[in-house]
Amino acid sequence: MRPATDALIVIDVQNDFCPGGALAVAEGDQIISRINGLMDDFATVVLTQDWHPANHASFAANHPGAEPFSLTTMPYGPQVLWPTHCVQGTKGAEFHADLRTDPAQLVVRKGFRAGIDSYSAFFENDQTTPTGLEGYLRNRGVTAVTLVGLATDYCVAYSALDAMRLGFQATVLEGACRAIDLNGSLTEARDKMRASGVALEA
Ligand code: VGL
Ligand code: ZN
Repeated sequence: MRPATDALIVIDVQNDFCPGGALAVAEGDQIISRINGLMDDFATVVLTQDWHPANHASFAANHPGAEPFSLTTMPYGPQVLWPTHCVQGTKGAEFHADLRTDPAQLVVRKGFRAGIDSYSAFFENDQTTPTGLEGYLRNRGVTAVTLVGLATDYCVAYSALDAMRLGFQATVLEGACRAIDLNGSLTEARDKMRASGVALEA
């Protein structure tokens, strides 16, 4: 068992990010058994769930003429336009059936506002609107977070970088993550994480 000051944050292990899903991450389902095992080591386990309304601004389908995986500019900065994914209440938004959910004390849903995306478990993509996770973890006495899940280069990396920015120690277990890797995004994310002090472990 890890010390009570350590939390496990499981990012977006949902059907749409697994093989067969709308925004499938290669081998996204292959991390699940390891994540399930890790849950027994942590007194605090948090799951995040990408949870978009159908009219979400991050969906290419809501931008006439735009291709999925193209880039647009939002008031808060650049934004990749994704295939429609993790729509609230759909099968794609559900956790993968093999993921243990019973050990989790908290599920953080994010990206539920139509006009703004949220990669990070801590802040929306404007980097200022909080999800509430910071307060939850501090109230529970957590000082260090271990991050696993999908996708390494988006939601996991953004969460790890925000954790460091907020003063938590952050470790990413890369073997328990898989990446989208769009136009070099994985290398960029790893460089940023390393530079900010995130511990990248296997
Ligand atoms: C994610 C793209 C869009 C993720 C979520 O979980 O990494 N990526 N929405
Ligand atoms: Zn999303």
